[in-house]
Amino acid sequence: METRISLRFLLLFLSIALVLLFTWVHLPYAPPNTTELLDCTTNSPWCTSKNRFQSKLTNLLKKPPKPTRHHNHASDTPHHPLDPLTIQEVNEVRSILSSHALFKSSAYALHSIDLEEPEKPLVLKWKKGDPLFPRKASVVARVDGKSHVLTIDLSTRQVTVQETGSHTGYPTMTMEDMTAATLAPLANAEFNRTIIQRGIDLKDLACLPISSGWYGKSEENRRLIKIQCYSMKDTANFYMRPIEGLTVLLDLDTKQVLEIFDKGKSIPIPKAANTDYRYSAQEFHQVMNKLNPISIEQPKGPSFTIEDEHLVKWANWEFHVKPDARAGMIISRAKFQDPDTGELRNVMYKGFTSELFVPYMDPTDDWYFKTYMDAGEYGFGLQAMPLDPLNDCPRNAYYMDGVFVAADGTPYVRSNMICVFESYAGDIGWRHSESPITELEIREARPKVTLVVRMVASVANYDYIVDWEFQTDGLIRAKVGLSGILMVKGTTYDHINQIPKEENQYGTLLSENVIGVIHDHYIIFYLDMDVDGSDNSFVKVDIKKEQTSPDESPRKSYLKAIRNVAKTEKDAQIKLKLYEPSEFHVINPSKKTRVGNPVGYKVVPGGTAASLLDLEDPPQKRGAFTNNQIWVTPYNRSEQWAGGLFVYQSHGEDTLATWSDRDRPIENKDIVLWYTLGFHHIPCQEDFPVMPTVSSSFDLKPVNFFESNPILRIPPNVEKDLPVCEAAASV
Ligand SMILES: *[C@@H]1O[C@H](CO)[C@@H](O)[C@H](O)[C@H]1NC(C)=O
Ligand SMILES: *[C@@H]1O[C@H](CO)[C@@H](O)[C@H](O)[C@H]1NC(C)=O
Ligand SMILES: [Cu+2]
Repeated sequence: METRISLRFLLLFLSIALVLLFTWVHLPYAPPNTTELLDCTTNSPWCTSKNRFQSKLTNLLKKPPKPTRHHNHASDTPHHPLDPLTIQEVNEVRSILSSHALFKSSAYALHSIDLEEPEKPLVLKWKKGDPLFPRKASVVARVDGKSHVLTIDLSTRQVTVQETGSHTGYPTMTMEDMTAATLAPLANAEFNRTIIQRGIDLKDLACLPISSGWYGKSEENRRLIKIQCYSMKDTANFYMRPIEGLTVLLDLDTKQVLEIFDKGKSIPIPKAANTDYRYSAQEFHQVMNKLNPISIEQPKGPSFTIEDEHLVKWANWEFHVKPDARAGMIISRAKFQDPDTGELRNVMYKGFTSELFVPYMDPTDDWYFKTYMDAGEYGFGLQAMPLDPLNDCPRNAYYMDGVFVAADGTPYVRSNMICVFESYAGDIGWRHSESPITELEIREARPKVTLVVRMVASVANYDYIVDWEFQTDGLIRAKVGLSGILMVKGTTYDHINQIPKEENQYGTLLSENVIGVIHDHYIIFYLDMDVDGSDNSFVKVDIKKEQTSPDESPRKSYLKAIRNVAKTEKDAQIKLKLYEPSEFHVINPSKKTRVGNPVGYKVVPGGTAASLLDLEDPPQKRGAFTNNQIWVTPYNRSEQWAGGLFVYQSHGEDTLATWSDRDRPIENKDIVLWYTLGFHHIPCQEDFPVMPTVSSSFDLKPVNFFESNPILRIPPNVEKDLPVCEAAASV
C-alpha cells in the first residue's frame, strides 16, 4: 500500500495536471521554449504524450487510415478547407505577427490562434480535389492590456485588425495565466504566513485559479481571478482537502495579490483517508465480484475510414471532425448518403459545444463567485487530456491529436485528444416477430451499431465526456457524461446530527468535514442545421388535447399535432414543458417527400434541467443562454459563442439571449439551432471521492427526411461472420 506519493510520481502527475488549473508550489513553472515545435519526447507539460496507441492500431487495421499518421505533426498539410491550422501554419502566423507593429510594443499574449474558416458558401461549394481557399488564421491577442482580434491571411501575409465592438470581458485565459495565477500568492509573505498558520506545509499546497465572474463596478478595468488552495498531504485527491475560507484575490495581469480573505481558521482541513481514487491506492479487502474482461472485436477491422486526418466516413455518414481549443471538438459538414438515391444529403453544417455554465448554489463569501463558463474562460479543448486507450475508448478506436498554441504562439501537440470508434452495446436497430396466430414464422431483428466521436475535458476537478454518436438510421445523438471530482466545502461538522436545523449548508455532508455543494451544469450546443440545403425553417409541432363534442364519439378527448412555423427569433425561444409537449423540427420548406411532407430533422430533448436562478442575478445574466432550452437564430458567423466572444468577466451583453431578442426573421433562412443540456446536481455520498458517470443526451432525428425506413436493407448478423473466441460465450 502506497500512501506517500513519491516525488517522481508527483512530477509525472503534475506534468499532466499542470495544463489543467492546478499547480504544485514547488514545481517551477517552465514556459515552453521558443523552438519551432516543443520536444514531446520529454515529459513536457505542454505535450502530455503518453500511451500512443495509433501505431499499433494501424497495424491491426486491414484498411489503415491514410495517409500513415506521423507522430510529431511537423509536416502536416491541410487537405480540407476546415482542417485546423497545422504546426507549420501556426509558425507562419507567429512570424507574420512578429513583424507587425502591434507586437513591437512591450507585453503581449496570444490567447488563441485558430483557423479562420472560409465563408460558408465557399465551403459548401468545395469538393475534394479542388484547390484550398487562401488559408487564414484568427488570432486573439492581448497587447498592453487591450484585447484584439486579428485575421492573418497566410498567402498574402496581410494582417487585418477586426473591430470587436465595445464588449466587456476578456479572452479565454491562457495556460500561462492559469499557471502563473496559482503560483503568484507565494510571492506574498502574508499568504505564506496564513498557510503555515493553518498548519499546512507550503510544499503540500495545491491551488486552483477560479474565474471570478462579474459582480459590479469595483471589478471593472482589471482582469481578476480568485485563488483557492488545498492540501495535497497524503492524497492525490487534494480537492477533498480544501483550506476553507481562504480566498486570494489576484490581478491576473500584474500577478499582484490584492486581498487575502481568511475567515476559515476554525474549519479543519478534511482528512486524507479514503480520498484517493487511484487503483493503486485501493485496499482490496472489500467484497467486489470481479467481471471477466470484455471488449468489442471486429475480425474484419473497423468499417470507418478517416481521410486526411479529419474526414470520417462510416456507413452512410460522412463528416469532418477537428479539435478546437475553445469548443473541444467541432463536427462539420455532416452528410448522409440517401440509401434510395445514393445522393449525399446535407444534415448539419457545424455542431459543437459552444459554452458551459456551472453555477454553484452557495451565496457566501468564498463561494458566490463560483459560476464557471468552462469554454470561454478556461478553453474546453485546452482542458481535454489524452484519452486512455482501452478505458476511455475501446480497442477498436482511432485517435486524433490536437494542435494548440502557448501564449507566445508556440504550437504544441495534444495527443489522443479525440477518439472515433464503432460501438455495439447489444442494442436492437429494429425488429419484428410474429406470433403463431398468424402462422407466419417471422423473427426479423437487426443489431444497432453506431459510430462514436469522443472527447473528455478535465476542467480542474470535473470531467466532461462529450460524445457525438452517429446511427445508421440517420440519427445523431449528442451526449454529455459528468465524472471526476466534486468541488467541496470544508465544514466543522462531521455528522449531520450536529448541524443546527436553521443553518444552511448549501449541500450534502459527504464525509467528515466535507460538504458537496449543490450546483448546476449547462452545456449549450451550437447546431447549424442545413437540412438538404441551408434555407430551413423551425417548426414547433404542438401536441394539444382536443375535446370531442358529445355526439361525435364515445371518446371524450384525443391528441392532435398542430404545426407552427416560427417567423422570428422570439417564436423559437422554447422552454420545455411536460404538460404542453411539442416536437421541434428543422425543415426544408422547399424540399418535399414523395407524399408531400417537408424533409426535416427534429431535436429530441432527453433528461435535462433548466436554470432557476433570478434573471437579474449577475451569473444568470452572463449565462443567459440558459434562459431557454432551445433557441433559433439566423446564421451569422460572428454569433457562435453563446456566452459572448469575450466571456471572462463579461457583463452578459453579448450572449445568445441578447442576439435572439433582436427578433430577426428566421423563416426559410439559413438558421442555427441551439440546445442546452442541463443537470441539477445535489451531491450524494457515492460521488465521493470520485463520481460515477452521470449522462444525459439529446437527439437530432430524421423526420420525413427519408421516404421510408433507411435501414431496411441492412443485413442481420450471422454466426459465421462473428469471431469465436476461445473462452466461449457462457451457456
Ligand atoms: C513563500 O513560500 C514559498 C515556498 O516555500 C517560497 O518559495 C517563497 O519565497 C515564499 N514567499 C515569501 C514572500 O517569503
Ligand atoms: C451578426 O452578429 C453581430 C454580433 O452579434 C452583430 O453585430 C451583427 O449585427 C449581426 N448581423 C446581423 C445581420 O444580424
Ligand atoms: Cu456536478
